[in-house]
Amino acid sequence: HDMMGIHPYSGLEDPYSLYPHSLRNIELCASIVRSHRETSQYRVEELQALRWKLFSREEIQAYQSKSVDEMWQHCAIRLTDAVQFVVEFAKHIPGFRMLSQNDQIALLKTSMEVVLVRMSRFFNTENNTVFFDGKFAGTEVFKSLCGDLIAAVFDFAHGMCALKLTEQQIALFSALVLINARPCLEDRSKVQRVQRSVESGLTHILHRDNQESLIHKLYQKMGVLRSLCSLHMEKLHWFSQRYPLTAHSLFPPLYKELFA
Ligand code: CLR
Repeated sequence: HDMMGIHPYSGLEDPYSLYPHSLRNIELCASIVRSHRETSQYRVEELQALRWKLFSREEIQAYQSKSVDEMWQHCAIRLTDAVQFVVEFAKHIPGFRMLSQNDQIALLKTSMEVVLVRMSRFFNTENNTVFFDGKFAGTEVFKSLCGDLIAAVFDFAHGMCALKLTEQQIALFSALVLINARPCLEDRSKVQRVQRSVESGLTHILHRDNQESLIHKLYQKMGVLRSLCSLHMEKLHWFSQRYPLTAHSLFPPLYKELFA
């Protein structure tokens, strides 16, 4: 929305120059936090209350006896559901919808990284399980898939949980992960402007929470996220060559569009 109309200094030559920077920043944080809340599927308290729901031995065995392509397809569907919520989240990041269609899609290719950030909310560090298909699942549930990727993803979730981020911090960090400018963009400087505003939003939140030292740790996590996502792409490439039919006709179109 247009803030100029309601702004106390309107009528001056350059209203924005007097519009308090911190106020714009606060508004940006508020919309990102709201968007995160509305697209995060479960509230933290709800997930907390579901912690006792674990898969039984029989249920785990049923997952383990699935073939690689069956299990992969199943996970691809779950991941795509999660990605759809990230797309909704992205649309409400101030400035995102002003970018070209191609740049929006280019940025959404990192939605897997946001899914992994969000995974930490669905993760129980006490028993290393993640909320999947309605119950909490350990790595053994994903045994038929490539073990190194799963182990790395669980490790990452564990490390994210250790930072004990608030919902607001997760919201701003997710937005930054998504907007973090990539090389192949049409309008790089426009994306960078959005990126800088999200960055100052995150800085503002961390400053307010007296946790400025987190910023370094979060940038480190962004590096890990990148390597995890290229590992995912690599595995997907391997999978599509080995099981072309499943990958071609049974994977959700959005999954193929963003990651294949
Ligand atoms: C992440 C947070 C989302 C809800 C959600 C849905 C699907 C979950 C995902 C979370 C975490 C990671 C997950 C995924 C389904 C499969 C995937 C458990 C909780 C595991 C790691 C397997 C990935 C294997 C593919 C690369 C084939 O809001």
